[in-house]
Amino acid sequence: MNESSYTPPKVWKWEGQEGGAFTSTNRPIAGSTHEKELPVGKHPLQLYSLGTPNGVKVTIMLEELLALGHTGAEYDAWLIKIGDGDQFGSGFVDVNPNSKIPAMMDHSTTPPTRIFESGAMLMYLAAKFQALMPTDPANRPECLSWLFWQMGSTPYLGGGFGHFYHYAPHPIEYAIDRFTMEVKRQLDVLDRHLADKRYMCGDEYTIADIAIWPWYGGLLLFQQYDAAEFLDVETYTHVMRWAKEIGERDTVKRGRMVNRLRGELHEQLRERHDASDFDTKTQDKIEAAG
Ligand SMILES: N[C@@H](CCC(=O)N[C@@H](CS)C(=O)NCC(=O)O)C(=O)O
Repeated sequence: MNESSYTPPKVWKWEGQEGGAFTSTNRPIAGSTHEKELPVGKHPLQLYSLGTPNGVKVTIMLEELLALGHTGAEYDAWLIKIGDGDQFGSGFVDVNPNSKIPAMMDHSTTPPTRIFESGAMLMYLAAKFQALMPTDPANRPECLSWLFWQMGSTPYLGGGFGHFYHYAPHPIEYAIDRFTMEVKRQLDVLDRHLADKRYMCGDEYTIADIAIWPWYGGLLLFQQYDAAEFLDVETYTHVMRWAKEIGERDTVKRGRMVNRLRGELHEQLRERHDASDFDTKTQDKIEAAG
């Protein structure tokens, strides 16, 4: 289809339109497509996720909480393969009616609590463990402002720029220009903000960093969308400094491994049920054991 010759019909109908890399999973309707119970492991927190930036926010948070000594943050992380449509199973939809990873159940409450939307999970966990969120009423709004900045801004990065630059079946100059403009503006917002701050909310590492890093750190450090050169990411020197510092944290390195299906096998811990799994159950070891 030549986009310049396309006239939208009066009423759009779903006729199996090309959705690029997501053709097999994209649907214009909500709800489940099949019956499937979710597994429940031994820990209070049950995470149903995948190692994408939205999933990694939560696994980093949980690893940070455990490193701070909050044993109640022990968790089982179950793999949800969104390419296979696992997010449309009935059990998953019961936890997240929006059918997107990550989704979480807290079985330490009666009745168990469901939480969906990664930002809500970070806030829930920060409140539950009284950690990684400023308690000072002067700093708390700043932390929440940046957390919500991430939740509101990143769809332009992922669904806009990433989709049209990396995933779309053919390049559309108008769409790439529009979203590149916005992503570069967002990087400049971060760069100016971080020019005189170690972390997003000053000297304290908080859920604002945990929310923003997997997306914007990933863009700068890990060739997300193969776009580092195109976006000239090296010019955002303050974001780069912040991204590198956070990327060095052991908790962040562990969080990035959980529910991961791509990259080096020794960095993929497809399911996590115990802290020792990082040493014994990475994909290289599982495959070597046959
Ligand atoms: N705002 C949501 C976004 C979640 C989201 O977009 N998840 C994607 C993966 S990163 C997903 O599950 N996509 C599957 C689908 O759209 O069917 C959050 O932060 O939790």
